[in-house]
Amino acid sequence: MNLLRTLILTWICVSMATAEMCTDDVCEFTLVVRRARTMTHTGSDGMVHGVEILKNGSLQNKYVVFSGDIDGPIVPVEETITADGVQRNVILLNDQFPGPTLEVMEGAQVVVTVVNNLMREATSLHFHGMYMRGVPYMDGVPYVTQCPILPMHSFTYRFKAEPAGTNWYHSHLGSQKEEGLYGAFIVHKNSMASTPSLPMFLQDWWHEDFNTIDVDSAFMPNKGPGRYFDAWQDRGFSFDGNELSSVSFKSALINGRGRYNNNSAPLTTFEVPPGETLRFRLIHAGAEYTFRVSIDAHSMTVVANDGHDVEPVQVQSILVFPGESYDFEVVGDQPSGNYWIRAQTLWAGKGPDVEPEDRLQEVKAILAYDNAPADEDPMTTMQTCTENSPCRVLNCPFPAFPQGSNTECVYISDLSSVEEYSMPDESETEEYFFNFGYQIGSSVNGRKFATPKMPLVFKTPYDITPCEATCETDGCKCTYMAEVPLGKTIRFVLMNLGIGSGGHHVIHLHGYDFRVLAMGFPDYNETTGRWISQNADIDCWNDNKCNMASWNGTRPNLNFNKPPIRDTVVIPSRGYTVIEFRSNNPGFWLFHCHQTTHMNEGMSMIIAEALDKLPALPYGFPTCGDFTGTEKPRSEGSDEITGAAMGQSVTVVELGYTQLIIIIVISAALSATIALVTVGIYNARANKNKTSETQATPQRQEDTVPRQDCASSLQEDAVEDTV
Ligand SMILES: *[C@@H]1O[C@H](CO)[C@@H](O)[C@H](O)[C@H]1NC(C)=O
Ligand SMILES: *[C@@H]1O[C@H](CO)[C@@H](O)[C@H](O)[C@H]1NC(C)=O
Ligand SMILES: *[C@@H]1O[C@H](CO)[C@@H](O)[C@H](O)[C@H]1NC(C)=O
Ligand SMILES: *[C@@H]1O[C@H](CO)[C@@H](O)[C@H](O)[C@H]1NC(C)=O
Ligand SMILES: [Cu+2]
Repeated sequence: MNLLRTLILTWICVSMATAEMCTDDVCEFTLVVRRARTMTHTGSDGMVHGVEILKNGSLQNKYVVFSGDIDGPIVPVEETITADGVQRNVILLNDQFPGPTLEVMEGAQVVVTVVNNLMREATSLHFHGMYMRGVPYMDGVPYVTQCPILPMHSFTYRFKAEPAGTNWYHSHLGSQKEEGLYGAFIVHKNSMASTPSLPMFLQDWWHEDFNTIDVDSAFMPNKGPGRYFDAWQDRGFSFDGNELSSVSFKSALINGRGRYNNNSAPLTTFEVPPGETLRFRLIHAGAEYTFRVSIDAHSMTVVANDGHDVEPVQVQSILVFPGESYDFEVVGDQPSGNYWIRAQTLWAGKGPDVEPEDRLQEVKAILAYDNAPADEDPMTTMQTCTENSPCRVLNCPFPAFPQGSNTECVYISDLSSVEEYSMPDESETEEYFFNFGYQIGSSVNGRKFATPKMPLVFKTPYDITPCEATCETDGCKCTYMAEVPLGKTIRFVLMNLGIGSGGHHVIHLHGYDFRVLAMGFPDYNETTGRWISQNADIDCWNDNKCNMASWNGTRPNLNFNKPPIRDTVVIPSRGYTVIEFRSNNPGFWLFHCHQTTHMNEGMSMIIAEALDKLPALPYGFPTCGDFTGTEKPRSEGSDEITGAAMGQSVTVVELGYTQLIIIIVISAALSATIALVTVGIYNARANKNKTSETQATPQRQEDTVPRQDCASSLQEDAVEDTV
């Protein structure tokens, strides 16, 4: 009844992200996925009305009548998903955009039930940053680790919360993340922090579903209706001569809010008590554009990257690529007031030779001191970088900023982890070279990823497109899998070289985090910062595609002294990044660019680890795949079931009548006992959860659903009565 009630109520209320904290050993959450429309409001009559933004920022209902629109009441901002003030579709999780922040303790058993109410779309949930050790089939990658969750179906993810830090969850199907299917997943190390976690999600935003944009690529097999892909010369480039995205920029959001065309749409406000320190958890959940994030008059102290603590570094801004996260602290030590938080793209103009254009691609939020006047736009300006006090920028994907910009780079490879690393035994180290680029459209080593039909976790026979030997020279579309052994040091040299280079890529490895041992950049013009020739540390053997590379003579020095730990990292255009990890997690791990158009076009592959040690699937794990009806029918009395589902043959032993009766009686008795015991355990645990949750959380999930401000008591009663 509760579920049905939740389902019905989800249609009539919306809200901004709330936190659901759990300090227990077992943490259960339910996430209900559904679509809604921005810039609408559901009135007490249960009807959905459009809303309009007034000049003063208030939202006004618009009622449609025969003679046209008439003005309705002013509605609270919290009851409308405004996004950038333009009406479009959006995906909500438990009625929130972004989804709720889930907070658990390290090592907790996490149980997340995803209820798919999308009606005509499948879905999935990936917990970005989680190891999923022992449960690779809980990684949430459709057709790799599971079948997508069908409409009106649910799937329960069960896994251990490790490692600690800032993590997040998002759909891994199509471009649902880009429509809002994401949220923060915070794993606390020792104790629940006394100060609130402040996720700061960045997201680029368009005025239609991203998949209508995405299917328009010339490299996609099915070109769609969109006309968003710009001709190469018209695309936005940064000063270093690298393309930003093939899709033109429209607008962007911070925690689900932004402005389009200078409208007065509400923005996200973060409150800082004067003198206090706030810890932000900055996560790029968007699709395409890298953002440079800064706060007027405040510097940022970066304390973690991708959830892993680093020796603190003070900077004036951070470059954040899709899929990356940074924890940073800000001290409220400035005169009381409101200050702009800015996220700007690297746009410098059109074309690789950059024809400068006066155009700012920016989204803002507000840092408000407690006692400052509310609802007032800040009047602050961006900090200026001078010769005497240059600005420091974390995570440059290029060698340097142009001369005279008084801006210095702090590279990711400059960060120091707080955790020691011991230099690996080179004889136990396996080295692999992967080239990410556009030689045949977005691909890895000349291979565009072909999605398997049956999830790989079902094991052999795989329903995949194998890669032929000619892929390296001719290019192809296939299910690229690199097998790695268990218990070795695995070193990847991630390259962005040859004719396929031209943009920076941000690469995410599932199931792991890794050390970043080195980064190589191209030669560049010190005046302009533009690239001149690709890095010379790697030899492509005169192959302009550079798919069979090796070190050019000796390997450059790698940093084994507390190298930073990440799960997502940038490969500089015309350069490389070296990462390393110890293989200890059998499974099929997706390894891909986190820029959506690149990934969806095929810049993806599988790291297949220890295939002889894969854990067995849970009983009843859902299956999928093509059905043709032409399979050999099971012959009468046959005792063989083809074990496609479990990837191996299952033999049903024929039993005699008496044996069967005995088995049935015994199992009935057993299941009755089990049922009783289970009910007992469940009750005990439910009670335990109740008490501890109530203490720990001001707002439990059940409390957040029927909120006074969005569902009238009349409707609730009606629902109760019918159930
Ligand atoms: C904005 O203007 C409308 C109509 O003039 C008014 O009803 C509303 O109260 C105003 N909002 C604020 C925050 O002043
Ligand atoms: C945006 O609006 C503000 C306030 O109304 C105004 O000061 C500013 O000049 C406008 N900017 C642009 C680019 O139109
Ligand atoms: C660097 O760029 C400047 C300005 O375009 C140009 O004058 C100069 O010759 C370039 N230097 C090199 C080494 O290419
Ligand atoms: C290899 O290194 C040498 C010496 O630095 C350099 O001259 C050569 O151009 C490099 N080769 C490639 C393919 O970059
Ligand atoms: Cu990419």
